[in-house]
Amino acid sequence: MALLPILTAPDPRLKKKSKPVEAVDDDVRRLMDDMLETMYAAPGIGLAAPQIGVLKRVIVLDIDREDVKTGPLFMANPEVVEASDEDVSYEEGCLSVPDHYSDVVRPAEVTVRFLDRDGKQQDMKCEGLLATCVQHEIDHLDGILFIDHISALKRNMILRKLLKARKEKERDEAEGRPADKAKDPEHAL
Ligand code: GNR
Ligand code: NI
Repeated sequence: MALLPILTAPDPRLKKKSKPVEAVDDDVRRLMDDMLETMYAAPGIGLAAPQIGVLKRVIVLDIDREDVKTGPLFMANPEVVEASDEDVSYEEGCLSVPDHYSDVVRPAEVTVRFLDRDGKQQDMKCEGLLATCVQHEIDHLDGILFIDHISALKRNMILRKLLKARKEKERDEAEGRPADKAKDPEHAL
């Protein structure tokens, strides 16, 4: 297994549409395992392949909250086949939009159809945080970030701050100052 660097916005790869996998073979399983390890180390509750620069429709999730405990979930080619009329608002964050959070409104319950780690097709009814998170991950596969669901004013403010933070980090590294270890996956946990 391997820890992979997570891309942060603005990055053109995060805006691309990912391609379906033809089958869940050993390569896809290795990708899923690397993604799960990277997600746990971040730490996060979900991760989509484009966040590590792989434009394939693969996501992993593991939610452990009072209302939902899933254990590791591996999904290839996930799609929402049914969504509730009822919406909920949840304060979302994203490993590709570090240190920023916004309320996003989405359907409260969704049924997701996907290929599991063994390549078997499954339908899973999701509610609570799992419903929010699985929709957030499927959005990544279509090049959509949670900040695309908020006002352009707020989105542009966040993108400007992310760019500024990246430039400051690059300048610090160029001048030989140590990297911020808390933000370095090698040193997380
Ligand atoms: O770790 C994550 N937490 C989270 C919280 C609320 C809504 C969505 C998420 S997903 C995020 C990890 C991530 O960026 N996945 O793409
Ligand atoms: Ni995300």
